[in-house]
Amino acid sequence: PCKPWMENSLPSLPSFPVIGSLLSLWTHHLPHIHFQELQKTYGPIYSLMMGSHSVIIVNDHRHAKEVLLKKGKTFAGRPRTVTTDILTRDGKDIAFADYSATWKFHRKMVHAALCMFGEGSSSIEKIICREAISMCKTLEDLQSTAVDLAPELTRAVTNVVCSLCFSSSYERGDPEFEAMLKYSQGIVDTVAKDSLVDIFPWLQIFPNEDLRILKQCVAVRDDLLQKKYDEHKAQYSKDVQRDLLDALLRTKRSLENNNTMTQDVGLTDDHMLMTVGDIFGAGVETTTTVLKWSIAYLIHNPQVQKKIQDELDSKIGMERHPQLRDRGNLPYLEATIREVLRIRPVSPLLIPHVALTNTSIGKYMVQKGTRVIINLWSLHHDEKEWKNPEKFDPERFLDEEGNSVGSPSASYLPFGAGIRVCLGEALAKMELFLFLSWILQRFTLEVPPGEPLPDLQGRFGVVLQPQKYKVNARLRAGWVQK
Ligand code: HEM
Ligand code: PLO
Repeated sequence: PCKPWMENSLPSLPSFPVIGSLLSLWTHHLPHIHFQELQKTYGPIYSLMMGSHSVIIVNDHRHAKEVLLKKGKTFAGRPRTVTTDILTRDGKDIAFADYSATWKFHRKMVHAALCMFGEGSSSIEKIICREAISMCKTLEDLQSTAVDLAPELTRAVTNVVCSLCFSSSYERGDPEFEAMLKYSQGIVDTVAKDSLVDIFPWLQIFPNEDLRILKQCVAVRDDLLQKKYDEHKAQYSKDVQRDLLDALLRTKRSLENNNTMTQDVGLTDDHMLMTVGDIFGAGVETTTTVLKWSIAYLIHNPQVQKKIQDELDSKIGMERHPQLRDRGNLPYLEATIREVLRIRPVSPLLIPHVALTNTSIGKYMVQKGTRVIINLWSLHHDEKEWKNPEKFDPERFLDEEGNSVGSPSASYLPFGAGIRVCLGEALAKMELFLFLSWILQRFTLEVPPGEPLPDLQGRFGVVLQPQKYKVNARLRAGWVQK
């Protein structure tokens, strides 16, 4: 249907019946990089066929903002795919649920609960600081040995969301935590791949093996969620609200008492489980991934690390711990976090959007049901917007006096935008700030002797994670005697 010479129709990759655009997409690049490369031939916005689905790839911020903000509601749909249906019991969650009254209701409910524990009160800060203390203690014990910090970072971040969702946390070596690490990696590696499998033949080598792994991991996760759910139901009291799950249960009970049909708004047990599953899963995998990227880049750029430490020394010193209210006072650290989110976006293709009606993007007509992939990678590496985009340079986000600049480019959307914008942005930013400031106040992170520098390429999955690497955390001079 889309022919390149037709006026107002999108440039499109050559397409053949049945296999879609498969032949022109044979590549060994990561998908977001390949889609960025294709701009050279097709321009910033083009269409292609993934099997039988028509997909539009958007690589520039003007069209991206039209989709996410100006026409946000029109593009608020989500596609159904085999793997996300397995993960979310056919879209009964938030992130992979199509636009519906149920999706809206669950988003609102979670948003309200997060606000309640969040910025207003100090309880999230207390939880994060408790985990930061424990993490720093472990780092001290492991000092000067080459370690993979990932399990410790994950445990700290997991305990924050675990406290928020379930009022529980994990000790080091807890078998339930080890099981969680394993199933979550299995899910990250396999979920949402199928929407790309149609077009990336090399991903199709083991699709059935992937599905088997995914189902097995989801079963382990579901047991864990069910256990927490049953415990909370048994202990439920309308007078105490300890966590997110209590808040969800309370909403469910009060609607049931008002005789509102809970099926109408989707407050079935499945919906409740899938919603906490989303928050728990997103809460763990995203923030941990950003911490891993941050440390990888700090090891590559010791001068950046030194500048953050100088800033911490002069604004906070060593007599007290960093707190959330220091955030406005540490612009270099903030700029570093923003630069990490630019150079290695957690979700480089966001989650696919779907047009709910016939509509348009720019001068191009778009049919109802078309999938739209926003290539955030292209936005964050656009040479017209960012000088030397592959260079890690926190100073892009600072003015000449070293103060934060609002936004150096409009081509920056690490959390997405519009009605599908990330629900956890505020929480993630608090965690990133506190964990990194606590670590860097006490430790200098280095590559251990004889070990290679961390690989900065990333591996393909629903979140863009770095490859495993080892670090040496050395206690800074001022802390040795303490
Ligand atoms: C969605 C980024 C942390 C919960 C998203 C999206 C992005 C994103 C790009 C997709 C937007 C779209 O499809 O248009 C990030 C980044 C994070 C982070 C960079 C960390 C630095 C979190 C955390 C939570 C969370 C900690 C949970 C508390 C969600 C949910 C959605 C979402 C539920 C789906 C929203 C919807 O479809 O309506 N996030 N996220 N995220 N995020 Fe995050
Ligand atoms: C991570 C693995 C978990 O076991 C399940 C899970 C739930 C929600 C997903 C998350 C995974 C990956 C990151 C996602 C999140 C919802 C929103 C977030 C996709 C698959 C982002 C960055 O968009």
